[in-house]
Amino acid sequence: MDVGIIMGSQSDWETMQHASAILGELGIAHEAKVVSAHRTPKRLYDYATGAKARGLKVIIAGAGGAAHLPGMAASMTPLPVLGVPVESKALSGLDSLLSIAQMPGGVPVGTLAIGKAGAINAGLLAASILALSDEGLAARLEAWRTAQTDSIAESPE
Ligand code: RP5
Repeated sequence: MDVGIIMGSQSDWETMQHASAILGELGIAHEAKVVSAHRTPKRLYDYATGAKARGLKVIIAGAGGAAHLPGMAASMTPLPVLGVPVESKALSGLDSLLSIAQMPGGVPVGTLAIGKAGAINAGLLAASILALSDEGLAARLEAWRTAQTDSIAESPE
């Protein structure tokens, strides 16, 4: 398993499934788990402290509102953590974005855009990181990007 996707709630899956879909398209082994910083703190501790020993290389963490999951995960693992702010009902995800981005110096979280775009880009960024040491994946990622470029029409329909 190369990538661990964690999210604060079942309700985050609607967003985080897009990270999973990209990883699947690129043939990257991954798992998805509900791990809440507030509701299941011991599950978070166990997941983050054991992630590297289990062989994970990148963690993608999505959460909304008081989105402490990515930062807390980053505080307990040496693995790169990519944070996805989930769009919240009350504040449209601005709360999630600031909670995830405004980490204190010394504990980085690579923060993506709010919502679906952020989840997709977290998957692609995880792929780029893994591709540094995987030539086959680098080729698949390059082909994915070329296909995306080729899919953009010059003129609107
Ligand atoms: C956060 O609270 C979760 O990441 C989710 O985005 C938000 C709302 O969770 P639910 O009330 O839908 O379970 O912890």
